[in-house]
Amino acid sequence: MTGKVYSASTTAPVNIATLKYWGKRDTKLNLPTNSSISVTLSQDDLRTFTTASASESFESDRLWLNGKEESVQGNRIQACFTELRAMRKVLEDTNPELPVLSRYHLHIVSENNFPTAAGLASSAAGFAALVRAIANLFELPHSPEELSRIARQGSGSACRSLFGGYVAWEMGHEADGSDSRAVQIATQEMWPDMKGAILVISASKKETSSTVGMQTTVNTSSLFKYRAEVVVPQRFKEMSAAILAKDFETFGKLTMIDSNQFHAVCMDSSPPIFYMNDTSRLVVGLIETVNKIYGRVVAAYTFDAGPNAVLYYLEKDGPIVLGLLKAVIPEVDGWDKKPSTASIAATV
Ligand code: 2P0
Repeated sequence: MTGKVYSASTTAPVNIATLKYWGKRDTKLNLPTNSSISVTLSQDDLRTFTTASASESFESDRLWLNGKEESVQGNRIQACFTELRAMRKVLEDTNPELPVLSRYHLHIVSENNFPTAAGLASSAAGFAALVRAIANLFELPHSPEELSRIARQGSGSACRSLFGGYVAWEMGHEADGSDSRAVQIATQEMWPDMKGAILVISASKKETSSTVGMQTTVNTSSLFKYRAEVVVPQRFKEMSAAILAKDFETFGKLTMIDSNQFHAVCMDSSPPIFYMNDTSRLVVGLIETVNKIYGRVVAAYTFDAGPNAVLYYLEKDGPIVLGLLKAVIPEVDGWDKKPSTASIAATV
């Protein structure tokens, strides 16, 4: 059978949480146990590029990630397809002249320009790009907030990659997830002198996936309950206010203590989960020392579900931060120079 192929492409950036999402109250809908905040990185550095196509001639839904075909049978990707097709169907029902893309199979081709599943938020950029590409293909008029509810079902953190700048994922309280979505706190332009750097300490795949790791924590850590119920609600307000006030000192301190608490609840899980390694801890020590010497927060570190460090700093302090890292880090054992050189400076 032949048929016209309809296509749309898009890119989606990586986001790195400064207030971490860790734990689900509903594993099917990806509803979190706490709200979170992230910074979206520049697409010049880390991003997913995705093309979605639909045609009457396609015989099944298919997905290629970095040139390799992957299954589309997972519940998460199926949830995204189902929701987006239902939205398209509403458009087709009211505009009979539209091609019936909601009934065609989809082919998705996705490429990351960075290592996948190495704790660099590949699933966040991946599902955000998938949802956006299909939404573009289907010419959906929905807002990024509405699309974020769909991306969330693909991967929780993906909902935050629908926006640039500073983004909150509000956990919501409804059982159906209708109020668990991302909103923008501030644009990138609002805080132009904020910079980020990613230190690729290892590009290997992580040993414990985030999905498995966070439910181990939910089921076994006593510290986790205190974090989710007492610490994060207050910290969410403080960090949002610090971003809006461009208060780097407060933003940086909150970012570092939240990263440390996230890794503490991982270690408080049974069996314990370790994402940071000796090089990660060396970076922590280095930044803590620099901040102490200068008597202020020169740079803030944060680590996700992997050993790689993300640093935030103000542009004026770039020479201190990057100079120090370049001087010290390349000599450390375990530094993986292969994937994308020692450090990628990512403009936030
Ligand atoms: C975050 N992480 O807020 C936290 C911090 C990792 C550490 O979101 O199961 O890939 O797909 O919802 O989003 C990684 O978890 O997990 C993550 P799923 P996801 O960015």
